[in-house]
Amino acid sequence: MTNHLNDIRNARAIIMFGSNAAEAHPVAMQHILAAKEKNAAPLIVVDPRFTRTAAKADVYVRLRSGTDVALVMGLVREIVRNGWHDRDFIDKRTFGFEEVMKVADHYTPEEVQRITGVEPALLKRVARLLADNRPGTLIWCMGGTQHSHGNNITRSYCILQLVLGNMGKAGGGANVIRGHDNVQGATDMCILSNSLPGYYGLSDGAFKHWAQVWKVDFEWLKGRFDLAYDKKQHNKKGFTMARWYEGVLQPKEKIDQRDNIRALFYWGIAMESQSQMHRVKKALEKLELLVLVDPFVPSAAVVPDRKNGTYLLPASTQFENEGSVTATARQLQWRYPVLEPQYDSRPDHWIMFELTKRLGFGQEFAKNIKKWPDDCLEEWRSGLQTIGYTGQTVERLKRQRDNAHTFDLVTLRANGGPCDGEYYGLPWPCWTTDHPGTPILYDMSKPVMEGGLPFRARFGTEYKGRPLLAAKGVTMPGSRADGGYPEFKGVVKGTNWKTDLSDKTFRAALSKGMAPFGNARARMYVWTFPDPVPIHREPIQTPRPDLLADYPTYPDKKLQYRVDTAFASAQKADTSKSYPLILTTGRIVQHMGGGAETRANRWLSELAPEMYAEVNPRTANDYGLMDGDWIWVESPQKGRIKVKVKVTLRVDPYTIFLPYHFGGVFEGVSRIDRFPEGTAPYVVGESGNVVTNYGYDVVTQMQETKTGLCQIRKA
Ligand SMILES: Nc1nc2c(c(=O)[nH]1)N[C@H]1C(S)=C(S)[C@@H](COP(=O)(O)OP(=O)(O)OC[C@H]3O[C@@H](n4cnc5c(=O)[nH]c(N)nc54)[C@H](O)[C@@H]3O)O[C@H]1N2
Ligand SMILES: Nc1nc2c(c(=O)[nH]1)N[C@H]1C(S)=C(S)[C@@H](COP(=O)(O)OP(=O)(O)OC[C@H]3O[C@@H](n4cnc5c(=O)[nH]c(N)nc54)[C@H](O)[C@@H]3O)O[C@H]1N2
Ligand SMILES: [Mo]
Repeated sequence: MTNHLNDIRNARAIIMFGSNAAEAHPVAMQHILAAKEKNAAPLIVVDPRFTRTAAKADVYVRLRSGTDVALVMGLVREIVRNGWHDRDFIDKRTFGFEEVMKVADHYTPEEVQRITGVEPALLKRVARLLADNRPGTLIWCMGGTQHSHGNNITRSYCILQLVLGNMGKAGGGANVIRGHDNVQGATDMCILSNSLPGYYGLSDGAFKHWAQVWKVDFEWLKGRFDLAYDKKQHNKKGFTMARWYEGVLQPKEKIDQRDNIRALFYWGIAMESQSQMHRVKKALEKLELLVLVDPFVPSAAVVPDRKNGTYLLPASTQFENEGSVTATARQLQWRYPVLEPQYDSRPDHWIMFELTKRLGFGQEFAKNIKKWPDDCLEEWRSGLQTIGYTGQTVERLKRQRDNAHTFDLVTLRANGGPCDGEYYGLPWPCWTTDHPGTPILYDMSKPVMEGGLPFRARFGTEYKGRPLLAAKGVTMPGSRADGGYPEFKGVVKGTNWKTDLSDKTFRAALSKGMAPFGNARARMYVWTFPDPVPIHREPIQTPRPDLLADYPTYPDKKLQYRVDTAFASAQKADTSKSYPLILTTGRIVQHMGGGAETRANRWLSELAPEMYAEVNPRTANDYGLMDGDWIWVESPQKGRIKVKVKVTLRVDPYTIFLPYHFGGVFEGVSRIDRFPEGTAPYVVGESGNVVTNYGYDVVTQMQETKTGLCQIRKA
């Protein structure tokens, strides 16, 4: 999020893409409803389903799943044609407007309608509302990301906000509201296969930086990788969460490592969360060793047919743990334990440390840790310069937690008291131990020492002779620079602002009222991405083969994250005739993720006890189905589930919606009797992800779980 949840209260308009906050983020929804009521901010909800969030909208836009880019580019075109764009902001603080308009001009209202199904009059109405009510916030969530061109979709949202001049302002911003309580923290630590912590990448320079922080030898660190297979193995991306199982199922010549994956830790992961789960099940069966670290017994323990080699390690829950967690708005919060770890359970860090010690390298990595968990945060913040995760000391976080009542609800700022002037959660960047945090990114109305910030100068000073730094006059109060400037060089010899482990470079910049990472233009034209300006591309499994000539997917990719990824070749196998319905998936308020926690809760199970498929009345009538009937849903990849029909107008006649929170039943057969005694959840059900389709984002490999195809028939 560039802004924060509470700041939504400042919005004059709210547009939500693929976010059902009423169910998935009920607290965020409170702020949204407050803005709607207090500011008379129009609420626009763009979603293929008429959700509980859509029910609160002033304007509901139903579009075909997977077509957001066309709609958004159509909005950009409409806004610019009417002269409603923020010319000054675009001229001085952005890069690539001409290229954007070359693309946007293609998305006429008629073309938008052809792709998305949205009527021209509705498109125009939304454009007008956004133009007339500024600043407006743009919120998105999984409906915008779980697509094979999800990277295009989310970038188009940001372009819309830049064109409207809504960035860097209270009440504006490009705001993705994220998932689990610490998902932002997990991303910042880069629990990913393509980067080291703090988004440093996988270069030798990145490894050297962290070797210095961890006080370990660089060569030793490199030596943890299979350098005999490839001496650059440490610089290569690993498998992703979405496709790890290909490392088990593909022949070994087809993957970019010495051998197949033979052992797996599912550490707080639900098999129900992975698309094509019938293939995941096969891989889980083929593994020699499977270790499940979880407070509950997950389905992975009972659904795959395994005889030996499965271990359950009982992890304690968040209530039994202490440490810092980072929320969606880059805010850190100290979490005190509510109780001691119960029964035989142990905190995740304890399990991890004991394991690494036994594997022979734990002690080496834990040199700096004398006191858990305090020293862990202290170590992290000594190396996380890139995002300014550096000023958040344990002491400051605990003080904030203990004085949470002294902070303002809307600005997040403490008004007097021991945290006077700080923002709650010391949102990063929080450059130094006396910096208050940055609640709104790129807000140039404030001095840098009060949370002000320009856009980051990450890609040099110019591109093909055109300036990348902000124009003259783009400055913040108290800054010594009148206009753009590049990243700061390190004050300590041989360093730059990202690798200087002292705070000297930061202080040098802050003392001049400037940002360590420079003052640049936001790139709307991103030459490093497959599509420099977002364009529409049909989903891999498209219901509209007639659009493929104009909007094909990407060419196939070789060895992306160690395994080939099919795009064009997968799309060519047109499955839309036999699988005529669009399949989309998502959440309901009563359950969480794969449902291990919530289906083990009696009351939530009572509220939502059954797996089901949402079917439009017209479709139900065409297929001869009544509410409560059993159907088989089948995917082009031959996954199939037996579920009950819920007849509802939430979906259109072409779409089937499935929640993905159920598990423990596979192809119509319950496996509840396989749970160890006393550990079975209250309710089980078929997993929606057995029928989600093949398809992955071209950059991130996010699974295409929001747009696929399926067929249904009466069971
Ligand atoms: N109760 C509950 N709350 C949760 C979770 C949970 O499991 N249960 N999970 C948490 C996590 S991890 C996350 S990431 C968030 C997710 O929160 P959300 O993303 O809000 O939840 P979803 O239901 O997955 O998807 C949101 C909407 O996207 C729509 N959609 C599908 N395809 C498209 C499309 O192409 N375009 C557009 N514009 N919309 C589309 C769907 O119809 C759906 O209504 O929720 C978090 N909160
Ligand atoms: N079809 C479809 N699939 C999806 C999505 C979708 O919208 N549609 N959404 C995707 C998204 S956004 C996400 S984030 C994933 C979520 O997928 P997962 O993260 O895999 O699912 P969860 O059920 O949220 O959590 C997994 C496990 O963590 C355990 N757990 C809880 N607390 C702790 C703890 O403190 N320690 C340990 N070790 N374990 C713990 C829970 O008991 C649970 O078994 O699903 C993805 N899959
Ligand atoms: Mo998520």
